[in-house]
Amino acid sequence: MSASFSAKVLLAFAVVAWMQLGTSESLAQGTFETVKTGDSSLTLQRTGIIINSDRSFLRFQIAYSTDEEVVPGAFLDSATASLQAVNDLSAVLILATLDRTGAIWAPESPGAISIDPNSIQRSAISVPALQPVLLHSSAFEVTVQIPEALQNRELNFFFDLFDNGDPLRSLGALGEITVVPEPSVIGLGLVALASVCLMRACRR
Ligand SMILES: [Ca+2]
Repeated sequence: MSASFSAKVLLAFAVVAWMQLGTSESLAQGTFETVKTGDSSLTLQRTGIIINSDRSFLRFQIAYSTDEEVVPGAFLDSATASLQAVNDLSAVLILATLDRTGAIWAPESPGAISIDPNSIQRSAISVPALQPVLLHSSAFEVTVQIPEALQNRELNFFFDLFDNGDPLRSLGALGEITVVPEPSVIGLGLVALASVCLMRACRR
């Protein structure tokens, strides 16, 4: 196999890999753990997360379902995703709050670490099969860069459901949480590497 042909194969592979990385977000689905209003514990927790650098991102899937409607002045059920350093209550990052009105990304919270909501990559995904089936549902896959204050520390991920105590039920669901390299960095890196190989092969 010639060097030129190898480089072309590598370039094709890189482009396909890059395209798949870009589209995988809307397809990914896994097992979801749920919590619903009325449960004795309203918190879902994942432990042992460690992010080592700016090049590593946290990816997770969350879903929210409710029978509630938006009523002016009413305090709605909600679910909040957050990340907290182990044994350090001051190192907390509020990632998102979901309720019947939609999602708020990186809401301002006194004492919490602040990040730009636009830095949170999120895409709507198909709602997983959840029980009980409630009237209104939404689900997201989220990829977020972890601020320096939370890097190189053991982190806990929490998905907390707030129950307003009325009879209208709500449910929060947490899917897979993974640490991933930044998709665009990997894809661009592969394409750049393949392009360089191809150029060198062509010069021979
Ligand atoms: Ca309720």
